[in-house]
Amino acid sequence: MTQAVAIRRVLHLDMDAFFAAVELLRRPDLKGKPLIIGGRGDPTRRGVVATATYEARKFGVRSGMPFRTAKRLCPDAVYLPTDFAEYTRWSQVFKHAMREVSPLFEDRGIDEAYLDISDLAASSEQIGQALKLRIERDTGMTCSIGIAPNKLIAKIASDLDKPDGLTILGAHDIPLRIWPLEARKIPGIGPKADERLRALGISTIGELAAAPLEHLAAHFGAAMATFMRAAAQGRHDTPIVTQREPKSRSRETTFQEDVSDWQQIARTLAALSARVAEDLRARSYVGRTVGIKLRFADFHTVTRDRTLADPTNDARVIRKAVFECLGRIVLDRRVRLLGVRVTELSEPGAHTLNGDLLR
Ligand code: TTP
Ligand code: MG
Repeated sequence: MTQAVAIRRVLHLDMDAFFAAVELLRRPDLKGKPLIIGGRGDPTRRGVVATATYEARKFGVRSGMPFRTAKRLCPDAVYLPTDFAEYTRWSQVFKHAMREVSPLFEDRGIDEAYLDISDLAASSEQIGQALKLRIERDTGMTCSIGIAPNKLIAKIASDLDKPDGLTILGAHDIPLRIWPLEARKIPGIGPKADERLRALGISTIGELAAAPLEHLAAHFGAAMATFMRAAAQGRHDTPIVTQREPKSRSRETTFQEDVSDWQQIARTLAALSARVAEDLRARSYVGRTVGIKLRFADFHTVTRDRTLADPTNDARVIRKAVFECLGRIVLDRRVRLLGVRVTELSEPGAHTLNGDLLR
């Protein structure tokens, strides 16, 4: 089978220890120390690690780990609270630098994005090096870049030489560089799928690439089997999506001790509403649906939401909707966690235009 296929070059960029790197810009005195960012930055209270510097990772500290565990692994780490507005600000700076390389830019979250660089004249090495330099100059932070024939391999590649890496892979590099990696390195293969693959004797990407499709399909269904096997073989042609709206903004908090006091629940929800409103305003978004999440002490979790007539980023409007949602939940047990989420986001400019047209 011979088919002329234009060779694509996709660049994936992911900032190194992003929240921690931003904090170090303001606290250069902490450079070189194990630093943990998360929650309110108080290790004596309940909280979860958002990220840790590579110095702290040496002790085994990881994102998503409870402070309790992090403290046991690395008792001397310095803790700082998260400051989402500041991370968002720096996120916009590095993304601006990326957009200047090419408008074929796909935003994938606070610290990562893709570029399609297929049509640029410069070599991948030149583009990668220049972008790293530019971002370091504009932000003072390092990032890791992967360049490969598709998004999936580019994302895996950006992680291969972290921090401050630049990994360029062609299709011919896939057997040597990608196949020895664990199957769960493929975005889309989570811990559960990984476990099921292992039960079938498949632990590396190479083993997955070589597995008979029917065998995989019998265990995972045809769609997942086809995706996984093609991805492992380096076949994946999802294009760069240039207009990606964030789907939602949310904030949640886990109480130090489970609470039953309605006043405290209401105060917490009001504070979370204010923070979500602030996030929305920082990104110039408005949202139409407001929801709450409430987890009881026994981990039973309930959600309620309400759709507004007009999209908003006004803290008072969000808070009112949040309280309406709260009124629809029977508070018969102690509460462990509360969350506020605003979804169906749009840019207010676009909304005003629609409004004008309708009038
Ligand atoms: P990542 O890119 O996964 O992590 P990182 O940038 O801190 O470290 P590196 O890329 O060098 O491995 O996530 C980006 C940011 O998202 C991270 O700085 C903090 C936040 N985050 C969380 O809040 N919770 C999480 O569980 C994860 C994985 C990330
Ligand atoms: Mg990162």
